[in-house]
Amino acid sequence: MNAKAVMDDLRRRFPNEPEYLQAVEEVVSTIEDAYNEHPEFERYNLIERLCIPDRIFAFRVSWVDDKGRVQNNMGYRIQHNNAIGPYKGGIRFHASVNLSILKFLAFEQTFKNSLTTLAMGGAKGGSDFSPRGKSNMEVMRFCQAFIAELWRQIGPDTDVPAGDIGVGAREVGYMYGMYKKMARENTGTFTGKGLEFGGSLIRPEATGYGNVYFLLNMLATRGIDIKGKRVAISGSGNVAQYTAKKLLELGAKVITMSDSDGTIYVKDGLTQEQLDYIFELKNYYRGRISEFAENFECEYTPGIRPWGYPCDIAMPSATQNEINGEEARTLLANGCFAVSEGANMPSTPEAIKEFLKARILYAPGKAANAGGVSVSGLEMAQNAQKITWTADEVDAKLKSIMADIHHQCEVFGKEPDGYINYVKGANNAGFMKVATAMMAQGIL
Ligand code: NDP
Ligand code: 2IT
Repeated sequence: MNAKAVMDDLRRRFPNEPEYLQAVEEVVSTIEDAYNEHPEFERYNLIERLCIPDRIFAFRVSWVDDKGRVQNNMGYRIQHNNAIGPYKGGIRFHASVNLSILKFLAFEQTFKNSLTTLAMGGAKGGSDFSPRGKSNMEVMRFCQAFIAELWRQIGPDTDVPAGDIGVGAREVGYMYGMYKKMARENTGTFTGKGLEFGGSLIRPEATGYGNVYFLLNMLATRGIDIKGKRVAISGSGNVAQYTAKKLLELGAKVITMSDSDGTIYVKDGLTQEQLDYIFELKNYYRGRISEFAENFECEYTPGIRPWGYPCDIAMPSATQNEINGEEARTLLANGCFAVSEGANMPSTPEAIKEFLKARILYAPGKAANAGGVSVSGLEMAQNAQKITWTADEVDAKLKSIMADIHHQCEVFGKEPDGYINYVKGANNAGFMKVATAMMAQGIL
């Protein structure tokens, strides 16, 4: 394969999908050499079959709001690849959701899930519905209408959705309830469920904790202690909150958190009391991060991202393309030596180039945030056996999976000078497993 030719062709066919093209280009450009060592891949035109999703469902979701008005949203599910296991991936509810964003996420998920060592294919779904400002009843009616369309396409051994931006325990509960009513089965389609109906302990924590565990593995390669390090986190949702919680437990300083309106800065690091407040503010009151600043009289700047504040480590945990080239240069100029991505594709290609050029510890999301889907895989395993594991058991498995992913990155990404290129490592390790499985199963 010629990476440039592959990209030219995809650009011609999907000209209006910049995020999808961006995610594909990052992978294709880093696996080109390994791919070309296997002429049989090319004979099977593996690359094209890996880049283009198996199938896409798109549908209208009509629901009635609290004022009695009829609202219409778009709903989607992208089943990208199931070579190594059932389709698996989250559902995103956000006004920005479109086909390009979901295609990039489903593509990334395929490689991420491959890295987890568990048997899961890649998928993603969502809607341009925004839960922000909606009542519980509106969210419930929307979720039910969404699943009334989608339920036929998902199932415990075919496609297992979960949460993502705008989809947490509340939304998963409503969707799973409706799914059960339609499908008349109760074997665990959906992960991130409530603990009372098949959810796994540690699933809410898993993405944030997993990212910190991955970071610890990276720091260990340079003998760096996390204690006292200043960490800039973006976002204040599920991933950001549990990243902060684990960091505080380990004695690091969380100096920033944010939402789509602005950023708070706490120079000496959040206290446990302050973090507890954020959990309550975001999960219970569904408030804004600016309210934290009012309550604790700290610095809050509307309309900015956290990357201008001097930090040792950056953990972007909000959304895609939230660190651009200039912000990457600012981080580096301020002495940042590690970036571990909780979000999916938070760094632009230019930012990634800067991080790699500066030879810092840089972990792409598909490796660093794989803890979430890993514990989803463990939830599926518990549901299948109709048993539950303790929090300690799940946490221990999560730690070992993150260490394994780090090891795979090292094996596939170590450069001659000893630098671990985690982008190359994650992409090649993830790709090889999917490619081998696809070859064994023929042209489908
Ligand atoms: P949440 O909805 O819980 O939180 C998202 C956070 O990011 C909020 O603080 C939100 O602010 C902010 N945010 C979202 N979109 C934007 C935007 N366009 N610009 C600025 N800020 C934004 O989602 P999660 O914490 O679950 O997800 C965060 C990231 O982590 C996403 O990239 C997701 O794909 C990724 N991820 C999530 C996993 C999971 O298990 N949940 C697993 C692996 C990756 P606001 O409230 O103002 O919108
Ligand atoms: O991006 C992700 O890995 C997720 N949103 C979690 C997916 C899952 O199936 O748990």
